[in-house]
Amino acid sequence: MIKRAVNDLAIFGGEPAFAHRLHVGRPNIGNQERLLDRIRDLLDRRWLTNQGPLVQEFETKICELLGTKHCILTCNATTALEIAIRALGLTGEVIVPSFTFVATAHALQWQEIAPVFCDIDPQTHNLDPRCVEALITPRTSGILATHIWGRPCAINELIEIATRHRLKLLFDAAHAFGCSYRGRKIGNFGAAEVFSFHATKFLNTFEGGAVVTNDDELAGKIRLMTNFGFAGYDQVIYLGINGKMSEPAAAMGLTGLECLDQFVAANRSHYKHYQEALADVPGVQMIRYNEAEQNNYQYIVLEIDELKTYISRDGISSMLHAENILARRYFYPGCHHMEPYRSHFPHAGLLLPETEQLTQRVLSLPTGTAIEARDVDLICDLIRFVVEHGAEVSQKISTLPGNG
Ligand code: T4K
Repeated sequence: MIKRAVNDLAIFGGEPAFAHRLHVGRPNIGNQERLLDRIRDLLDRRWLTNQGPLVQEFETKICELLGTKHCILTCNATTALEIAIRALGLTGEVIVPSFTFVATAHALQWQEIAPVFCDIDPQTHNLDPRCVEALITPRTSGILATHIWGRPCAINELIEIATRHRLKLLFDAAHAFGCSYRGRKIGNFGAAEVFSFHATKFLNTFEGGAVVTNDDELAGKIRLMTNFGFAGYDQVIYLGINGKMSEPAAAMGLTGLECLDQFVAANRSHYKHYQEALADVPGVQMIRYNEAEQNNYQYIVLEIDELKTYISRDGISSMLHAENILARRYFYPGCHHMEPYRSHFPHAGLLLPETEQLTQRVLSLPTGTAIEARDVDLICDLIRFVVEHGAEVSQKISTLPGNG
């Protein structure tokens, strides 16, 4: 539904543009029949978890796809990060971005390792290696870097810093399944990399994750730790927890793997579409993917410059929500503003000027196989309309109850 006047916007009482809600993070679901066949088989086999045949097959296929030696599937990426952190022997302080999902920091803090928040490069939204170097202290044991939006961080620079300072380097690759860095698949860098297969991710297993590594010894440790430390019947040789992936989850993952090309094609087509439709909207910039690399295009992220739009990111977000477009402010407000970090490091923001600014500007939009080209058209029309009437919309929003 095209809006002709500001009063037509749903936020001011007009009809919402969409009758149903359009979510960010709507799951990509592969061939349902293939999935149901696999589920029927696993029920017939009565083998539901504990390194069953589907988990083994999924691990093998991931290694083949990424060119990595080892893949250990887990129940989610947060647990995978915790296990990898412990297996690597990280202690004391670990340098992490604040501009990431809070699980990256929590995986450290949960084990009483202090996350030291580091600023980002505003161009890439990833850790700025120059800032990393400045934060290294005698207590620093590692760097945990996120490939945010699936765009690889400055991997070579981080390897160089980690090597020079004898630090362990672990990547939170939750967003980066299927992406590449200088032609090589993410999964092959640092000591290990961790993927998330949460429902909202490019490839999902309902809930799930994986640690991938080319280090035999580390892989052995991680595998033990994921299964209570069991090396065989009645034989526990290590401290471990239950981090295992179940067979139904692996069934979903294997089914998704067969449809990866279809997922990328849908994401890429929406990405191109958004890019074209928003190209000349003043103050609205979309993040770009490097077309020379492999990308999963799973995130459509805008940066809103309110000096040019005359309406804040939050104003645009409220307007979209009223129209049933549930845009998200990922990763606002930054981990350093969340508990327990806010209490532990009340002044962290002073060292994170780029993070502070970016968290005020970002807005993630719906994409993926759950939406269609005409949805993208309508979302873009609305954003364009609101920006064209930015000052007026802003002024009217401020008069709504609760905004005074
Ligand atoms: N590192 C990074 C960089 C991460 O981004 C994440 C997870 C992790 C580590 C940890 O991975 P896991 O341990 O989760 O494997 C969501 C996800 O729960 C979280 O996995 C993800 N990052 C994060 C970016 O997004 P919330 O708090 O935003 O979830 P929620 O419930 O608000 O849902 C997000 C959107 O997805 C909503 O618009 C609704 C939609 N949705 C969600 C689910 C679960 C659906 O349409 N269908 C669904 O089934 O965290």
